[in-house]
Amino acid sequence: MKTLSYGDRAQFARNPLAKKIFLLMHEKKSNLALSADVTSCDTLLTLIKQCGSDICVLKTHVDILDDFTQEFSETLTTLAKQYQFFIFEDRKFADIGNTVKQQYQHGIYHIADWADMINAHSLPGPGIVSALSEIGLPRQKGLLLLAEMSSKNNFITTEYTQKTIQMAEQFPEFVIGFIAQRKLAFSPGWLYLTPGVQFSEKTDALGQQYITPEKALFQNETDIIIVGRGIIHSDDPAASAKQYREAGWRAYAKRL
Ligand code: 5BU
Repeated sequence: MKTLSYGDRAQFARNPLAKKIFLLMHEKKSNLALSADVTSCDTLLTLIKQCGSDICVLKTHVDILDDFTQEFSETLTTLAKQYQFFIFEDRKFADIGNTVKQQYQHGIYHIADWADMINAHSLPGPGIVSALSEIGLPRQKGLLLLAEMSSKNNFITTEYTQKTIQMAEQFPEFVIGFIAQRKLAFSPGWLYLTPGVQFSEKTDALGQQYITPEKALFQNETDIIIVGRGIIHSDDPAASAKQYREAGWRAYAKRL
């Protein structure tokens, strides 16, 4: 059975950001997210200049930057507009509602000011989503729930994944999709973002497990591949980003 294109799926998304992501992917012909796991702002800026035109999403771990400033987050949003990508802060919120609400807005990072999307563990139950949505929804942000992880021997069970999907269904305006290794439900409005992607299916020394772009996007039918070290540790990040972008688009196009 043929699948709908990203462009066609925009109409099924209930959240305005999700619609924009589907349309950007369709227009830019990119389903690549760069996981910019570097520890200095300058290195991150260099990576954006090298890879920005090839990605639909920039994924950050802002708490690993040694020299983060408020001005840097403003630069990030300017570059996101210039190069046309969305910013995903991989914060993995996991606490009670009252706490995550403050973590989302306050502290050093003020994540709600600059990140288009964030993610959260479903473990604490629906209160975590209600709380984050109070901050994010009026600002047209989106939330991804962690339905699966790429790490070896993680404790997520099939039942946990199913319950995560049921929880997402209670918040169709704010939850835009899942972090997952495979497509999990029929609804074409959800986005599936897959970390643990490289051209060779290996593991790292600390339990990360990789699948190929082809496996994620074609066999497992997810939507966006998240690539970190496959690009940022290569000799030529710009060239590697292009290779992942092309492989990602080819694998998606085969599904249509
Ligand atoms: P890598 O260098 O491509 O292995 O980086 C993967 C990134 O995705 C890294 O930032 C992780 O924190 C993130 N990640 C992951 O690898 N696996 C998961 O299940 C989740 C996030 Br959720």
